[in-house]
Amino acid sequence: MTCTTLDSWAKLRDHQAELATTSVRELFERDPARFERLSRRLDLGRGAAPMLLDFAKQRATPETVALLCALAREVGLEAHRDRMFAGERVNSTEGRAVLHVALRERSRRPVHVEGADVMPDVRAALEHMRRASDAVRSGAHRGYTGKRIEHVVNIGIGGSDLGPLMVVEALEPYRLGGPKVHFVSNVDGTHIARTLSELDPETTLFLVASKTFTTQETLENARTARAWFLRTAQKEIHIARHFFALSTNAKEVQEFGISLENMFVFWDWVGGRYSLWSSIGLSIALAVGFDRFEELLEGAHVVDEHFRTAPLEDNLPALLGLFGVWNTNFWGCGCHAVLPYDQTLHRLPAYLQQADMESNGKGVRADGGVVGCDTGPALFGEPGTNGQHAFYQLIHQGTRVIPCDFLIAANSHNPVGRHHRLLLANVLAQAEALMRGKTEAEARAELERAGVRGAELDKLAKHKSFAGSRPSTTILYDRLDPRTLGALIALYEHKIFVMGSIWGINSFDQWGVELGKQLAGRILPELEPGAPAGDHDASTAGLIAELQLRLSGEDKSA
Ligand code: G6Q
Repeated sequence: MTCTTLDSWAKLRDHQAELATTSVRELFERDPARFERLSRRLDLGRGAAPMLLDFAKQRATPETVALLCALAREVGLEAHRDRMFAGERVNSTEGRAVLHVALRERSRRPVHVEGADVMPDVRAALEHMRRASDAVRSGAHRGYTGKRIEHVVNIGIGGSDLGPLMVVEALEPYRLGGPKVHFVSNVDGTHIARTLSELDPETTLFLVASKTFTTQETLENARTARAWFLRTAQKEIHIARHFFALSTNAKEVQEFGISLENMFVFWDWVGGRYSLWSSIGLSIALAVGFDRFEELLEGAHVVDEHFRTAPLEDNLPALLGLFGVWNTNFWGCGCHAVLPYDQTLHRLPAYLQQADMESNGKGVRADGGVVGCDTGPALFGEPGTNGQHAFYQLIHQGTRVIPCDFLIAANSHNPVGRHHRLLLANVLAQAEALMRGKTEAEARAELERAGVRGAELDKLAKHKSFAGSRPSTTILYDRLDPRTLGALIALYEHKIFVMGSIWGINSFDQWGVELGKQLAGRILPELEPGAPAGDHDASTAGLIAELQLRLSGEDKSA
């Protein structure tokens, strides 16, 4: 049954209508304890300072939280969550379990898929990663001429790229002498050509990261890398020291020429965009060391346990997801901005774009019915303060309301001069300004104080007033260490699950992505000079014909 027909949905509609006449500014004035009532803390363990999530700048009251939790209960969120943790095939269209949580299971609890405990295999795979990353970082594993590995190139795309890339960037302060990691994803030859141009085959290790090992872009980039390597190394036997595969597909890995001892495994119950915790995270372990990688897993495990056991009213991923539904479905917001005031997280919005939009960009329920309401919002973001000088204008005064997540590190890895305080002042100011807005009367008073009068005053007061009540959530943590980062990512992963569960969709398939892959395969041979045109619409056919004429045929190796 679609969520829109539920009693709790109707109650939320009425509640929204009541709130619509009250500004958030007024809600703050009415309730001096609003911050305490609408913020929550999450203990990250190991003596770390708790993470703080502040929902007080949402267009909501404690009653909203109660009504949203009632909706979650009415759709059976808790039972659905338990089915995921129990290894049931919640990815129903692909018939798969969804167990990225098993990859970061740190207790001795077994995790079953089809009656078999997967944890021994998970631990063995982690051990394999530990041995390899230790060997490369210590210099025990060297290149074919005996030189240390100084550069690692992860070749992968989508889920086999965005997660590890975001984490490696975020944990750069922990690299401390580890190899420099590069990421090549785009099939545009410029990406691999530019990357290789800075590298030396004798000191470079390639990770071919592909769950299926059939992804066109990744295999093309991997073939180009292998050819580039062999031009210098000459002998195929040297490939063993310079090419590792991260995959579930042993047959294709061997066919590519990578031996099984250099294959780092994972399983079909790990979705691509949820795979950074698996062997797909080897680049992370190589960059910062396996102990740091384990801390990342531990941080995520803390959130998994919290999500599994905390009552919904205090369950942070549940609340993040429920406020997401609140803004999407009851306030009609079609976008969501993620704004980390933390340069180390500069790739977080790109990572979340995939995690969120590929998971919840669906219109059909898992049971085949139509969802009947809007689903996943368009997500975008940039690190602060850059975004302020770019797109925030629309967030402040545009005609669409765009809920924001502001992420704040209390402490910087680089406490240079006044930089960090300036950063903090900016993020707090933005969130406050969005919430408060500025009435026309306030704008007038300000202009009058500045000596503006008459028609000019009338005109400018309109342009300088802001509606306010623009919702945001603030996520505050102490310093972005591996544990905190693991917790943060898991928070977002489960938030996505919560929203998908409310809408009744399968957040773990991606049939739209599969369609694009198929169509590209059909068009490729049609680009050859003189190749017969396929059956296309006039626009696609016209563009293919134009490209056939213009393609120079100068394909070079990188
Ligand atoms: C993720 C998607 C997709 C996938 C890539 C790469 O959930 O399925 O982004 O990760 O298409 O796939 P491979 O890892 O199989 O190369």
